[in-house]
Formats: sequence, structure tokens, C-alpha cells
Amino acid sequence: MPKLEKRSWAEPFKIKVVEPLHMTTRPYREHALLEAGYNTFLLRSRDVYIDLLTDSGTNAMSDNQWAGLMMGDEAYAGSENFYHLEEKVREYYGYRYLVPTHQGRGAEHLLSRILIKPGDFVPGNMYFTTTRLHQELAGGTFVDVIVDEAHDPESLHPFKGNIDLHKLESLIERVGADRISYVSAAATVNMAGGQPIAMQNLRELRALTKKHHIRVVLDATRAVENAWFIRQREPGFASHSVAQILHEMCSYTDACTMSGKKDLLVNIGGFLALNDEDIFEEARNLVVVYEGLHTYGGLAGRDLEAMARGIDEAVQEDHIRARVGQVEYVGQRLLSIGIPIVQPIGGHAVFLDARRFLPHIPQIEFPAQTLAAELYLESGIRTMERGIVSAGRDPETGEHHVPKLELVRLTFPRRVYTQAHCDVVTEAVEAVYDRRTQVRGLRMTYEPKYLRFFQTRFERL
Ligand code: PM9
Repeated sequence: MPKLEKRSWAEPFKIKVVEPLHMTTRPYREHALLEAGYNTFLLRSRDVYIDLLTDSGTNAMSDNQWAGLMMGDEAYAGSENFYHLEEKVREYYGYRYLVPTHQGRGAEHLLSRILIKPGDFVPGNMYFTTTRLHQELAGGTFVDVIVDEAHDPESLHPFKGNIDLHKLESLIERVGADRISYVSAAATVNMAGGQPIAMQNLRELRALTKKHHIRVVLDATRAVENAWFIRQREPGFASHSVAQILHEMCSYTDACTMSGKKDLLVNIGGFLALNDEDIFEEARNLVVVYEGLHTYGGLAGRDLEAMARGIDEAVQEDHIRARVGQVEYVGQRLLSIGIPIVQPIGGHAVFLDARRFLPHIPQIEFPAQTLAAELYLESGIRTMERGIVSAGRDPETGEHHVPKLELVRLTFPRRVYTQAHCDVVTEAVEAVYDRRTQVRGLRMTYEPKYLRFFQTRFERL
């Protein structure tokens, strides 16, 4: 058996408030899953034991952040907390202007409406569900320009989030720079398995796009995790702080959309941050229509404050080492018992490779959705499908998008679960793996129009 990566550090916090967990029986879960149409999004949280559905808004806030809630300035206009957040965004991300939004997709909506004209193309390093939908709703077409290695769960490329600049160049040649709204660069790349983009790649992207006068928009949702990977893996960065790396990453881009519910350790919140004054003026006007006044963007003052304080904490080395280290720990344990996962291990989650886990189930019978359902049945652990269901349908043809990656995401909320929980998780995965040949696929019984993975219902074949 390969040796386990040694974990020579412990969580850099102690627990002050606890929330009881509920364990259920298998017959109970069988019933709950049936009621939920075999979709883990439709389970009630009280029926879940360890919740690895997402790291979005599920983080534990620090005592400092909770104290910040009491400092919420709930004025309709000009809240002090807005100015605090603006100061922190300028300090760590480096953009001049800030437009708060209720969460990441609020920022994506504003930006897409402003920058995309019908018939435009938006190249990016793999699609993300909400990001692509807003691009499409604005009349754009997403074009995947990520490196090929990103679509191969077994490739050990250290920067599988990189943009293939040849793919981007040939798109520019084919459609013309005028029809490219912007390049959408995510750090890290969620759907590829939480994989980072390299600083060198961002620099080269900046040079290429500058030549063609094309903007670059960073999806900074997990950019701190990306910065950590750059420090670990990219030559020349070992002695840089995570904060310095984050700042440099942003400096090669014109704007960012942000879901603060991830890196920034809050339960709700997001923003659009940018350098261009004209676009800022437009976003500041549009936010009033869709989110709320430009100094609160759909959030309470206390939420803005928690996010401002979260930025300071997110870039602390102890924190980010433990956060990514916990995911690494689970990934290494699963590898050591032969479970097929995406490698290298990502920043926010371990991704099970459902194709190799359940090779007898064809993709059209939803192997990743099936595996997520089986894991819940086995153990009460909730995970998320990231395969053909998440990929949705082509809006032109109505056909399923058929992604190469058919994954189940075991997503770790920040500062929530202990190493003992992690061990229980690996044992549950192993138990399903041992009986994998008996598992049968699923059939769709209901499919909503947008972001179907949230609400689609299935039955067992
Ligand atoms: N990500 C996640 O679980 C939330 C639910 S799935 C849609 O991974 C990126 C890279 C994300 C992301 C949300 C958003 C949208 C944008 N970019 O959920 O609207 O991972 O705050 O952010 C989820 P909001």
C-alpha cells in the first residue's frame, strides 16, 4: 500500500460553538433519497450527516467575523461596512472600483449584460454553470480554451487550469477580436477538479489579449486557493506571500467576479471589482436595478463587514495551508486504497472519477449522479454531481452537453469538519467502492430549463 502523506500540522483554530450532527438509518435514507428524486440538492439538510455538497456559503466564520456582524451599519446608503470592504478589495485584489452583489452570480449577471453583445464569443478555461448561463442569457457563446490535460482526470499536469493560448489565438483569428467580449479566466477551475492556473499563463494571457485589445475577467471565487498552489508549484514563488501572489494574479486582469461564499469565509456575499471607470459607472447603475443600492448590492451591512474581515483571514498562510491540506489528506487516503479520483488533488474538493468507479454505467445513465446517491445511501454523506447533469444542454440543439469529466465532488466547507470526519468519509467511499458492481444507473423524470442539476429528478433503472 502506498504510504500516506504525513500530516504534521493541525487545524489552526479551536472550536467555540458546535452544531449537532444527525445520523440516520439506511431505510430512512432510502426514503429520503426517493423523496428527493435521487438528487442530493433536493435532500433536506436535517437528513444529511456530513455535508460535502459544496464549500459555498457553508464556511464557519471566525469570532472576529461574528463580532463584525454586530458592527453592521444598516444604513440604506453609504454604509461604513461598504467602505471597509472596498478598502480590503483594493488592498488584496488591487482593483479600483467595487460593486457589491448578493453572491457571485449577481456579479456575473451584471458583467455579462454590460460586456456581451448578442453573437459574441466568450472564451474561458472550462465552463462554470452559472457563469456560462449568464453569458448565454446575454447572447454570448462560451468557448472552452482550457489546456487538453484539464479534461483528463489522470493527467498530473500541475496547472490544469491553464488557458491554451493557441486555442485562444485561433478563436481570435476565426471570429475576430471585436466579437470576443472578454476572456473568462477562473482561478481555480472548479469543474476541472479545483485545478490552478499558473502565473506565467496569466502573464502570457495578458500579453496576448493586450495585443488584441481584449479584456480579461478573473473568476476570483477561489483565487486564494489558486495563489497557494502557485506558491507550492510554480518556480520563483516559494518565498512570496499568498497575498502578494493574489495581488499579482489580479494585476494581469481587468476585472473580477467574486463569490465571497468560498474563499472569503462568509455565508453570503459577492462582488464585481474592476478598473475601468466607464464599465464601473454602468455596473453601479445596473446593480440598483437587480441587486440593491451600489453601497449594499443586496447584502446587509453586517454581511459586507463579515466579508471584509474574511479577506484578511483568507490570505493567512496557516489558514490556507490547513484548508487545502485537509482536501489533500482525504485525496491521499482515497488514492492509497485505490479509489479513482481526479489528480492532482484540487483545492476545495476531492473529485471521484465516476467513469472509472462505475465503468458499467454509460454516461447517459448518469454515473456521477448515481454515485452521489449511493454515497448518501451508504453513509448519509452528501456530495454533488459534476458531470453530464451539471453540463446541461446545448441551447441551440437541445442535446446534452457530454463532458469528458464525469465526477462526484466531495467538497470541504472551510473550518467546519475535523480529521475524524474526513476518515469517516473515506471509509464510506470505500464501502461503496466494494459493492460498486451491484450499483445501477438512473433515468431522468423531470428536468428544469436552467441550471438543471439543482432540481432535476431521477428514478432508479
Ligand atoms: N459555486 C459550488 O458549489 C455554488 C453552487 S453550484 C452553482 O461550487 C465559481 C467558480 C463558482 C460559483 C459557485 C460561482 C457562482 C461562480 N464561480 O454561487 O452565485 O464555484 O455565489 O457563485 C458553487 P454563487
